[in-house]
Amino acid sequence: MAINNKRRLLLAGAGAGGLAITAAAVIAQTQERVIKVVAKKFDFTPGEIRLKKNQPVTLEFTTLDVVMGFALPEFGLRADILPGTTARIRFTPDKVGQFPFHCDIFCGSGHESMTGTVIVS
Ligand SMILES: [Cu+2]
Repeated sequence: MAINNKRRLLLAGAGAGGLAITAAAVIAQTQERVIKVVAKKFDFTPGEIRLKKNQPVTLEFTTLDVVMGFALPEFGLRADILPGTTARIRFTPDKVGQFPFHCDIFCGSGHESMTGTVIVS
């Protein structure tokens, strides 16, 4: 029962996020860079995401197996990545450097090695 409730909350959150992002996309009406990121135990592909400072980008996440999380703490960003859905984060990097990201939902032993780097130039 507890697991069912938790899953319902996760799905509700994902739905609300999807609406907000659709609204943002309608307002923007520009052809933005979209980078697809695929999560699977215990890896993100690509593990290195290269961005340009002040250039808006949408990261699109899918998972090949279980529920994953994406966290990019330096920019205060995170997303739940649910099987069968696409999670999106739209943002504009405002600083140059190398910033680590990681999976923040425990997905099995090996989870701690699910990391990568955003490189902004
Ligand atoms: Cu994980």
